[in-house]
Amino acid sequence: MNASAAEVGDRGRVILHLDMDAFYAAVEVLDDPSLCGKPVIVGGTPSGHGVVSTASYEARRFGVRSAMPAVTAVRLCPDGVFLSPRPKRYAELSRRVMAVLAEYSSVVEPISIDEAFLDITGSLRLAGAPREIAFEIKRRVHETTGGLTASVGIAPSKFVAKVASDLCKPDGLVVVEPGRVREFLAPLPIERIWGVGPKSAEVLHRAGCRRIRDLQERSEALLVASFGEEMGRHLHRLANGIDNRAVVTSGSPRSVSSETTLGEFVPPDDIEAVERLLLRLSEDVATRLLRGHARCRGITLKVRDEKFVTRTRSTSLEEPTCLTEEIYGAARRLFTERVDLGRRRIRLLGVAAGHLSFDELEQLDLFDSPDRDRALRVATTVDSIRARLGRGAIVRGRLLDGPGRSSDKRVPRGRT
Ligand code: TTP
Ligand code: MG
Repeated sequence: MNASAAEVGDRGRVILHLDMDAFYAAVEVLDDPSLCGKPVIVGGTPSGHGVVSTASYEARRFGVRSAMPAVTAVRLCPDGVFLSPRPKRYAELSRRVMAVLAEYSSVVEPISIDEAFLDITGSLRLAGAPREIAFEIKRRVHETTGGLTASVGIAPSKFVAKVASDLCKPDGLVVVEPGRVREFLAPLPIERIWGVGPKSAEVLHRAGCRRIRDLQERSEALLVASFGEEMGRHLHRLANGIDNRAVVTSGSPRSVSSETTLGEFVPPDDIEAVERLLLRLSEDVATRLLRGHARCRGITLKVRDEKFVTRTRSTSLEEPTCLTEEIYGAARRLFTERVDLGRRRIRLLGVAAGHLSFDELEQLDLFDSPDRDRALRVATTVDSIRARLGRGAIVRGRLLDGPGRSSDKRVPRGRT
């Protein structure tokens, strides 16, 4: 995919990322103004015990950083004011900040105590242009906390919004227009890309990639050839600002499941009946994932026998999915390979999808193979027909016998 298509692919989403500046240290200064302008270090002791939680920007000038052993911080900044953390107070102010954010969008995803994403696409007409909203949020955060500053980034995607908020800390405000995403990213060091830690950075540097521009200039195929399938695709996407992850609210489910209690117990060797049930349950789960714009990486099978003993078995998928066939395949494998019922008949079967991610599925090119791509298009079409005409409008051949109806034909276990 080329870059302009990537930017069009964002389809006008406006994502805001907010991150409080030197949060714990700023709270300490807020509550004790005599600390203003001093190198404040929260966490760790002046005698060098413990680890630094964070440091004020004054202390950072000496090289003090989060997660640094206090002994190092003392060496770098002997005049630092070391303070013990006060988690309750930080939590209280965090709640106030999050409450302000909730006034500007119903789609808020807190990432940590001092950081959140907002999807403000729907708020624009009501609350003003992106820059005005950002400005207003910063002002309100400052006001409700009694004086704390935050940095805000606005962009068409989560990745770029986060990079933007980080760029002009503290008290920053950076808006990246949809048409300028690549240009914005180009001069930044590759370390800005999520997942590029010191090790990957070293590999990239050796390949001559220091700036994001160096990645933009290489094709996806070349990046895949140089850094492997997963990393290559990841670098290509993010370097070009392609990141379709949605802002996920706390109301978004952690898992989606479907289960059925059987009026008539099913013998464990009636594989065909089990398969039919699993297929129906998987289809149910897949439909809900599809409608929720979610994909899952984990599948859990639940089997309760006639003596009320319940077994759950889980597995991970290689690729996140919302496709019936893939969910069914995993559930079926779990049943045949990991469940031993002895002679006990089945009274309940359930399929659950976990480890959900919430991508925008219309962005079909995120799917890795043409087959999956096609399968997703089919699933989407089937789902929309069902939504209009009812569930019975399209029924899989295998389900026509009636869900879960036992058949005379016994198939040996383990058949694929
Ligand atoms: P951050 O937002 O990462 O850092 P910060 O707010 O202190 O500074 P910045 O201006 O760069 O955003 O983390 C928020 C708080 O979480 C931080 O104030 C303290 C705490 N924290 C830890 O306790 N340990 C850590 O390793 C990190 C990174 C943060
Ligand atoms: Mg912060």
